[in-house]
Amino acid sequence: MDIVPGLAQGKALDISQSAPVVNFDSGVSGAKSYEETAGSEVVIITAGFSRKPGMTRDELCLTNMRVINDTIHNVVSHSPDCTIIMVTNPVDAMTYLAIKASKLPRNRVVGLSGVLDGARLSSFIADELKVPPASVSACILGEHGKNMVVIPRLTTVKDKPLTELLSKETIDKLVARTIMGGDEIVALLKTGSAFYAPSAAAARMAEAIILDKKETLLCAAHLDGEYGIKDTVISVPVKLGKKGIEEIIELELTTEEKQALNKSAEAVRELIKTMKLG
Ligand code: 2OP
Repeated sequence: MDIVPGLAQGKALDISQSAPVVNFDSGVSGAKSYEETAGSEVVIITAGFSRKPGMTRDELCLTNMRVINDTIHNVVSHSPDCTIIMVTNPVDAMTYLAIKASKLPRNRVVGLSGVLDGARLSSFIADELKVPPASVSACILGEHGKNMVVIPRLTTVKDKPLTELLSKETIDKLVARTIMGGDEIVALLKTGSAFYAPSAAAARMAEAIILDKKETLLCAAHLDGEYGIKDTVISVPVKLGKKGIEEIIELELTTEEKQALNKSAEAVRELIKTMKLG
């Protein structure tokens, strides 16, 4: 659904009409009010403003906070048993806000971050090594932003660590491009941010939940002592299934990686403070 009249209905019609060509049989419909979304099992929230060229995700925080408060209220009053996938930026802070505003348990609210950042890194690695993108498994933790923590040692290509396949210099170049991956697209598009990879990533997460796949994906999750970090949201590997986040997986990190993750968590915590949630 969308607050712009006709937009969701038009998109839904257009998508439905692609079904005979690409051969899918799911029903697609666009709604103009929250009533029509009642009883949803999974709700993906993209409401809010996106960045303009040169803007950081953090600059959207206070504006999108108002939109998300209102959206969450409407979503939860019609779908009290849903699992929420947050996409709105800055996604870590907005996921934190969504947990507070919805009063849902932390396992029912998950943010889109690592699947997207990992996909960006995987596609750059695949281009560099001339391998299929799906043979790359990226490990990215922390903030969906400039403090994201890429772990090349745990990033693999057909089970081989990236550190054995590329020089440190090339890895650093690909990591830097990944961290600025969203910004690169915003600068090219000029109006709006990326659509296709974020929506593919959100769909992958929704599918893991709806089909109870228990799939391990990198997602923004509320930590309560995991990784020695409390009361903030960052990307970590989580198992997604019917109950939302069914497990938070704790990887063995080196001292340096832990320090980077703490710094990343601290940056998100500082941003959360600006919302004065009390
Ligand atoms: C991105 O393109 C939407 O934050 C998102 O990185």
